[in-house]
Amino acid sequence: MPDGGSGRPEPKAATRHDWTRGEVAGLIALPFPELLFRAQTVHRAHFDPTEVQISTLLSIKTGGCPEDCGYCSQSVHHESGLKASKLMQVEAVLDEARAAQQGGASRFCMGAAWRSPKDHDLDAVCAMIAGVKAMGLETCVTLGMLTGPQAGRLRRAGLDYYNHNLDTSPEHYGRVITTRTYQDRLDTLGHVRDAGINVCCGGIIGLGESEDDQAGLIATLACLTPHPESVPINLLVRVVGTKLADAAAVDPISFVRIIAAARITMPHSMVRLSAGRESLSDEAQALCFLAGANSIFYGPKLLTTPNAVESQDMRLLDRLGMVPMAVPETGSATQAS
Ligand code: SAM
Ligand code: DTB
Ligand code: SF4
Repeated sequence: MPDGGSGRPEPKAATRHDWTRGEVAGLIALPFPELLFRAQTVHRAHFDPTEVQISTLLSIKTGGCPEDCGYCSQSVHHESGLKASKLMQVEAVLDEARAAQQGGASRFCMGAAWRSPKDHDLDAVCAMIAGVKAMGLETCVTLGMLTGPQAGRLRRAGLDYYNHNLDTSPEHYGRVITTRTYQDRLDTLGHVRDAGINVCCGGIIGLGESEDDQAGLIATLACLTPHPESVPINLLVRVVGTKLADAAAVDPISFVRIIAAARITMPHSMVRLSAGRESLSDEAQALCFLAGANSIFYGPKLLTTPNAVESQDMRLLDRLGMVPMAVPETGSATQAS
């Protein structure tokens, strides 16, 4: 483990699963230098602070989703102008994964705009997972709600991570999504965990939530036992035609504070600076890395919206003296606790 340059190991932070919302709110409100010092101390005790894990996203089935998530371009409840398409062919997905790997990605994440997959959809998805895994990439999918047996099938196909976000606090959730409940999401996360798949679970900042809701999201994530191995923190991409197209912009410094709180409360997790980097300056992204973010989505597109272009990201990492993280030998080793 890194020693912070002092030659002495940094003290390990105890891993807790009993964070209260008040404690998280207290962290978020710390004087900025104090907050970043604490986040850096935790980060350096568990990770090399110069390394960033790189994931590439692909939408394998786009649009036409029956859910009403207020932020999403892919919901049939919104007129975002997005063209819906069917599930991609397995070979076409594998070609994209190969290109992502050549571009430097260590994890390939496949997203489908489903409320929940049908069992017969999983035949093709399992073939995609097996093919991507065989290339030596870590595999991740996000397909909506899962049953226990479906999670088991994905695991047997070689799935390393399942992404399913809580999105916001339990209280704010119903103002953003009405077609499935917070508990539905927690149930899916339970099936994923029980199947032995690593959990990727985070949320979105900028959904019109209060600071108390932001603390509530982080506290809920930090009370999951074990913690999610990956915690994506998305900054809302305000898509025209969605209910949240005109949501108030988030102050980048407030966003950095949330990243720091995620790092401090979930010391072993990969904290991903996810959607929304297009609206953050290089300097704000650098602050997110200082606050303990150690993963990004890489490539010109997220699922349906643009992302920073690769050359710009590599230039930023280079300017910061940071490097892409290698793929771990055992892709699905559980890291968080
Ligand atoms: N349909 C599946 C589901 O919702 O679980 C998988 C795909 S969904 C697009 C994955 C996640 O992307 C959502 O849970 C949400 O957190 C995030 N997301 C979607 N649209 C976003 C936006 N406009 N800005 C930021 N994050 C977004
Ligand atoms: C996550 O938390 N963020 C990613 C991934 N998981 C699947 C998705 C971001 C989507 C941003 C909006 C879009 O491109 O459609
Ligand atoms: Fe559907 Fe997922 Fe978009 Fe919600 S976030 S509308 S479930 S694709």
